[in-house]
Amino acid sequence: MFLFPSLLVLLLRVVITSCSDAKPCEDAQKACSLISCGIPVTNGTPGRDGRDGPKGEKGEPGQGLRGLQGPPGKMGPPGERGMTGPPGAKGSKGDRGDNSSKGHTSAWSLQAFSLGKKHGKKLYVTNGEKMPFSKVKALCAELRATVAAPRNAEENRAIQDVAKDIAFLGITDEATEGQFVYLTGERLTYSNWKNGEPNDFGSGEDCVILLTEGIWNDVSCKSSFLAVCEFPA
Ligand code: MAN
Ligand code: CA
Ligand code: CA
Repeated sequence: MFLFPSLLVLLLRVVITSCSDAKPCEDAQKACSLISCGIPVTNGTPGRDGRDGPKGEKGEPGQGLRGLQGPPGKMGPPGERGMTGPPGAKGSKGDRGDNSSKGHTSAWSLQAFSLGKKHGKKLYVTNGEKMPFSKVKALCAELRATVAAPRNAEENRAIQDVAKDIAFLGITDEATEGQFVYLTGERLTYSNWKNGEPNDFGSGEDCVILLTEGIWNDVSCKSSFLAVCEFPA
């Protein structure tokens, strides 16, 4: 009954209005038995607040100044390792190889030419030094050459022409006495021994020298003679 006090007040106002406007007071008194006409009615106390209305529409963005951007967040944890990718495409063809020994070879060829190297013929060189056979071998090896060893009369002559004195030849019988071989180990294919040589004189002679006349003698390898080295044809 008193759930809507304001509604009751409103209803009473309607009754009062109709009483005071449309009819004389006496009549109104008959009709409005509950309330005496002309007597002022004070309003009741305000009713309680009504229930919340429906939610309003979203408002426009505010006009205030935007705040400063905050610092970046912390880095997240590392992700899991991915699967192995597919093989890459085949690379392009590489540059042409360089026989860089060519530059070296041209200087080498010029040197050989200036020393009188003939096409298809071995080159013999000497520094004019006399030394034991072991030193001759070491010196020629340093020059990536071998010790001069004539395979025929022509080569024997060529060595003779280069050497102005007695020279060692790259021939020994150190491995097997009486069996002379080239430093490669091959048996001799040519020889030019002096009469009575080789004789393995004294305590033994296992090295060979080219005498200035172009003939050979076996001598001690510890003796010193000219070093003549040989470069291939
Ligand atoms: C010296 C050395 C020997 C050689 C004889 C020849 O003793 O040169 O190698 O065999 O002379 O008589
Ligand atoms: Ca000998
Ligand atoms: Ca001898």
